Amino acid sequence: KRVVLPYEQRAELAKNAVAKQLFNIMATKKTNLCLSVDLTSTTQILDLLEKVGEHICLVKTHADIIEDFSNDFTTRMKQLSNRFNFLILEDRKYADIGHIVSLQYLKGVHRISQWADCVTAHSLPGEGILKALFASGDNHGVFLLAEMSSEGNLITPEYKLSTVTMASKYPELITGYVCQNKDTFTDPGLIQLTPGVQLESSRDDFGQVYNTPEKVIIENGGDVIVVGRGIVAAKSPETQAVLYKDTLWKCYTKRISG
Ligand code: S5P
Repeated sequence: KRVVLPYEQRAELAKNAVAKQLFNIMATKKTNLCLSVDLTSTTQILDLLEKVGEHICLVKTHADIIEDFSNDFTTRMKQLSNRFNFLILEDRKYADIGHIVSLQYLKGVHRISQWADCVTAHSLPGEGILKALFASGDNHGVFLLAEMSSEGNLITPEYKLSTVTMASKYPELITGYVCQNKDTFTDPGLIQLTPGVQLESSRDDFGQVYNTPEKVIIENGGDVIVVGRGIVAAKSPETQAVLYKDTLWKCYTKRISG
């Protein structure tokens, strides 16, 4: 079963270069924390990454919410990612025809392909979206949305199954799935990225549902855990990042020791 194999062994089984790298980073730094740095100013983002970079394996961005986005910002973020050894995931959630997605990935003000190690995409438009992303770069990766954390989302079990079947044709491209449950896929070389996590179960005012680290990692098979407001909205994000890192890692070690 994939969930009980340690990350260093799963790195060997990964067919996507980014998945292999991410498994190795987690094993080396002993952290499976992905910080969702959902802030709107580049200084805020860079300051926070400077403080928490050593505690994370991955940073997840939403480039389109940043008010002063620039090439200089992505250059600096890349420098931090090299200094602290974490990867960058742009959570663009592509959902258009392949031709447009390719342009959205390569062009526009954000030029995502130039700085993001991996991106998120919906399977909704069909295989063309994967074909286009595959053709638009190398040494990059895609986390495909197979489930969502928000209540009332329209993803069905059939949609999830077809998503995984579709992705299986692009093993070199797929880093893993954004999902909530371990039954979503079986390949141990792929990564389960799980958002909707806080230390206490709760929800926000717009349908987001939060589960605890124990639930998402031990019960539900989460490999890389996405935390946004649990850290960025805390009084001391740095202290909170350490707390999340330790809690999440403890759950992972408990899971692999059976
Ligand atoms: O199902 C999902 C998928 C994603 S990628 N639910 C999510 O919440 N996300 C993202 O995770 C969302 O876009 C946001 O950036 C982050 C959750 O942030 P938080 O502040 O609620 O922890």
